[in-house]
Amino acid sequence: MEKKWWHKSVVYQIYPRSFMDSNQDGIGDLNGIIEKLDYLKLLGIDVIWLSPVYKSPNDDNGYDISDYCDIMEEFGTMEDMDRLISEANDKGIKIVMDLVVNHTSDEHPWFIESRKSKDNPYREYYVWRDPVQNAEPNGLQSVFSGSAWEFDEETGQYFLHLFSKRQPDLNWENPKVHEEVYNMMNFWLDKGIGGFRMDVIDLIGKLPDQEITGNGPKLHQYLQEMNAKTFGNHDVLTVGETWGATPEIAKLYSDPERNELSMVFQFEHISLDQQEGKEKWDLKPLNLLDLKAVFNKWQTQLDGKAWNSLFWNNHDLPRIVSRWGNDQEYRKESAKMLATILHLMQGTPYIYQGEEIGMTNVRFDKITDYDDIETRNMYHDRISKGYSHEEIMESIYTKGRDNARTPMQWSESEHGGFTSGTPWLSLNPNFKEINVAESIKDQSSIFHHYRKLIELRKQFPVIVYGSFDMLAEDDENVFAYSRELEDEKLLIVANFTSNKTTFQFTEQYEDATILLTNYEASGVQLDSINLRPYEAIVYKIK
Ligand code: TEU
Ligand code: CA
Repeated sequence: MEKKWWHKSVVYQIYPRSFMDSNQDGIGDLNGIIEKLDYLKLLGIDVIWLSPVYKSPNDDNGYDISDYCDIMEEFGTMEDMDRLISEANDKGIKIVMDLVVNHTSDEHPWFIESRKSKDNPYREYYVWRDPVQNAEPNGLQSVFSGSAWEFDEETGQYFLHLFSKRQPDLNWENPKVHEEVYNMMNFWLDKGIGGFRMDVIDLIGKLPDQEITGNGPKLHQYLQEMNAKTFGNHDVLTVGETWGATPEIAKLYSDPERNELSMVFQFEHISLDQQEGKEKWDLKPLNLLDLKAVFNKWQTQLDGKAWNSLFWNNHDLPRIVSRWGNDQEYRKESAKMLATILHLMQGTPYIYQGEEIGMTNVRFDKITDYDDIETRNMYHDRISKGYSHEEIMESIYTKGRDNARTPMQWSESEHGGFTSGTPWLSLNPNFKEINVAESIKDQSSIFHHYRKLIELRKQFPVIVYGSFDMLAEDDENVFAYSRELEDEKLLIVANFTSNKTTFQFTEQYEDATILLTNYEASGVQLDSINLRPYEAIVYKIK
């Protein structure tokens, strides 16, 4: 496979509202990000994926856009944005923009026009249907609870919204929509951005009348056209958010010969702790064997054919250390273990803000303490269906999106140094112990472990391009694999549990050195090793 700069890059996702507030209004902003570029440089990342900063009424925190070519007032101005791009570029950091084109805000001028009358020139920019027997056209459901159809009195038709009713779906069957989107993408590409993260891109080929949403028949045709008309002649990174991707589907998107995207986010590993066929709120414990099988499949099936993205976290997901690590006694050990096994696989790693210091999930008492529309809608939906308050809160503590959205914990000072105003969402009260200032000082912190993982990736091509072999597939406690490229070989062995365990080497090695561990190193043993809780060891085989 032809080598690309993004093969060896590490991406850092910023959720601007919660990152850094520069003007004390309690809301993170672009100048706040500029202030922290040196911090990101110290961590060693190459790319920032910026969650939406466009003009938006914030029904879904910026994923509801009312002007793609303007900046949300709370975040700053277009001059601030241009400065962020150029100051980041000067430091060797590229800015990847979030591209949200499955839907717009209901305050987008296209929608304001569209809903005016059936013969408005913008009518066909959105998906409008007549009622069927005085009710919704069909049973399509919104991801944020309830029907995906909203009745509009004005013209007596329903419009489609796969997310909130303030996020009407664009009609990709209309070629004009394509042209508008491509012009907008070129506007941003001309500013020198490093690429796009494409929000729910697998939905744009939908066939609403057949209740087909993901992976519609024209999806790949649209992406090839988008590639040709926009980013195809720029050397950028593109990553699609594709909840329904299998390795076969991922190859359609990211096989370089097909000229679609650099890579996709797949969510198979992320869905392993929910009950089959149910919603993410319907909890089930993770089985390590399932997790290993999923990674093994993705690592081996995409090798040489397509490119993986590697992530535990984003702004929609709970904090990984709380989810599959241990955010109490073994917070540091388990956060480092999780980072180690993820970052040394093949693919481009993504770090979500705060992950690098081991930020944890949060537990607020009342539903009104939560901001997230998905969480609030689900709460009211489930209350009306007879679930108990306690049961629903447990799901929110485990899976709610605000776990990832509490403000970044910079220091032990008031509001974690995020703002001296009133933060838009309360901080996790543990900011006094868990914060950036402390993490930088402490050489054994999770932060420095992430920094070293990034350094290793720059140092050893085997981490970028090596083949992947899962070891001890049936071991219920240990996550172990090897990577090999020409004469370089790495072995990664990790205890995924809070108990001690042992690992038997299956191959005989003459000699090895330890490149990284999350405990005080205890001599190299190459037959059988005792692993402490969440211990992770990276060997370089000689
Ligand atoms: O997420 C897509 C999506 O399907 C999520 O809403 C997901 O189902 C849920 O959050 C699981 O935790 C993208 C964005 O990442 C998300 O923030 C937006 O709310 C959504 O699209 C709509 O734009
Ligand atoms: Ca601010």
